[in-house]
Amino acid sequence: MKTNTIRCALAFAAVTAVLPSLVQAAPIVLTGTIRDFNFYNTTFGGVAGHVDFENKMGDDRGIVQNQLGADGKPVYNSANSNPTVSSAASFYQWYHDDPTVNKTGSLQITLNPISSGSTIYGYTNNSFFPADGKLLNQTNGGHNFGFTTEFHTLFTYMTANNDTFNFAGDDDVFVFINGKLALDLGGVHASETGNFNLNNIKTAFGLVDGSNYSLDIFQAERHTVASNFSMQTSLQLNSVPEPGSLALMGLALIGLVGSQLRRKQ
Ligand SMILES: [Ca+2]
Ligand SMILES: [Ca+2]
Ligand SMILES: [Ca+2]
Repeated sequence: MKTNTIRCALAFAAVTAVLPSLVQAAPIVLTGTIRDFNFYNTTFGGVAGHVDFENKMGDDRGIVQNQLGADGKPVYNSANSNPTVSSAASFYQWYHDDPTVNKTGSLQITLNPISSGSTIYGYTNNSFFPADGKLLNQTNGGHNFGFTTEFHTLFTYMTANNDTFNFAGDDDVFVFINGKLALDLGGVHASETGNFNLNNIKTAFGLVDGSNYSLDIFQAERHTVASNFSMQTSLQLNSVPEPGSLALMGLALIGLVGSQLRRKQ
């Protein structure tokens, strides 16, 4: 009887020791949309290449307007000179389904604490090729370059958290907070870095302490050689769990208790 009590206590101690780390390390999973394009002046899989992919190069800020469109997508800014974009119509196709130039699928990225116990979550992929082996799959050097991605999530603005958002990557990245452009890394370029602090933009972006807001990320991979996607944020973004992840965590705990009991017998 006494031995059984000790066994149970040991098992309980093992579970309670591992539980906080599992809870703290719960990843933030963002499910998004990917649109695959072919290179300009090519036709592959019966789909024509797009004029804005594998064509013009260079930094190109101001491609999008400061306010998201009514459909929740970036709107081309015709008032600016944008040498890497052919037209408003060509830009529209970046983030809208159009089987004449793109093929659409879904993808997930998983953000984890950047170090043990950190409240900053990050996702870094210096070989960001989520369309490899999928969709149109026109490859160059073994990778499917030429695609766009978009992610939509929510967060609660808390002034006391002094939250930050950092991005590094290529090519274009447009981040919107509360429907307004907060970060513009537009253009076809090597990996570039941008960031913002929520408290610094709260007045201009109409953020009220304790209220919920949208965070929308639009990215484009438009040139071969490299594809980098790296973001870090202290914002507790609304996560969409991977199917079955909670059930797997439960099974892992049951397995741990079982192994502890067996080990003591
Ligand atoms: Ca421009
Ligand atoms: Ca492609
Ligand atoms: Ca690139």
